[in-house]
Amino acid sequence: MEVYMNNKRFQTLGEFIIENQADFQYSTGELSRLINSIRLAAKTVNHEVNKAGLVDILGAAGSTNKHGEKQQKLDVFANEIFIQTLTNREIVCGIGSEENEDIIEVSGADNSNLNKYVVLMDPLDGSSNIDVNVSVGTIFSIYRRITPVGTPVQMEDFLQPGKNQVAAGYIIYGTSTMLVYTVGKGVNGFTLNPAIGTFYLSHPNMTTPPNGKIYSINEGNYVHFPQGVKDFIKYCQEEKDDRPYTSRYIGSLVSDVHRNLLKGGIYIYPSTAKSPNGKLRLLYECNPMAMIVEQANGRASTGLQRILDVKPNQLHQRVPFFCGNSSMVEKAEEFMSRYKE
Ligand code: P6P
Repeated sequence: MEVYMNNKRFQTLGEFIIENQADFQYSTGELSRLINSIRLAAKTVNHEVNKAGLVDILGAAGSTNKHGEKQQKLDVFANEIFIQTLTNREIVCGIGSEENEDIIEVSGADNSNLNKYVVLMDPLDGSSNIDVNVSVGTIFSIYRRITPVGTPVQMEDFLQPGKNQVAAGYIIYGTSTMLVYTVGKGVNGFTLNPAIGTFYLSHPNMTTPPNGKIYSINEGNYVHFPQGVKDFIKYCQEEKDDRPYTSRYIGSLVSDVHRNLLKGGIYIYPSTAKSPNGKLRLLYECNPMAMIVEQANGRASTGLQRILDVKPNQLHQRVPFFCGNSSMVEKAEEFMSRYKE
């Protein structure tokens, strides 16, 4: 079904992928199939997220993930859907997921696998919000493997710095469901028409405003923040120039970053007493969000170092995360640099 608004026809995701295959500097067919498989999995997860509460899929799964966090039933469901979809279509040679302690090797029918890509994902970020009907999201990151094609995938294929990503994106299951992704040539957002299961290009060439007036941080941890973060928060709250800024914190990374991407703003999850290296994971939360935000003219760092330059050493490692429009992230980094040891 074609969709028109003010006589303007909206392009579908499928048409967009075909039309822009040349943007992807590697094997175009595989990336198209990869994005299409993510699209299919997103629609399946969306269907369950949107009826959560009516079926026995709410609440805790009675299990915990490798981080000792209580898994929600939808966490487990989303993880299984994305792994199945990526595996069945034989598009990747390996998968890393927040919900799985180790990497998942995907072997082909004859036990070899000539696919060149690995996917890292947080299948359902912010899932503790599901039971209270707050938006949640899926985050994914795609690399080309660095070990020889046809051999079993290795951890080093996953422990690549974020600047090596060939694509990154997220799905936000909110008032509408959107797929937002980049292959390194800008960021585009697609909104799902659930009536027919088709994503339409609703947000072409997304760029974040150069300035912002929103700061997103869990101020409940204030006493444990680094002094530079405390100083930045006080700066945001000062009556001066275009300040005070507005505090907005949903507690769902995808939702907070998506809002700030559109309106301008900064999201910060710094080191705290409970999470001395921050709470967010580098490989499947910070790196993909950082690629998207940089592609949208924004900035993402640990407060001291560009996120995409961080060399990972563990699959589930955490880093402090400062992400948003450039001027606000630079200002926060300025305060952090005053206390750099
Ligand atoms: P806190 C969700 O658990 C998450 O990983 C992000 O989506 C969110 O921004 C953050 O943690 C919320 O953490 O400690 O503020 O509840």
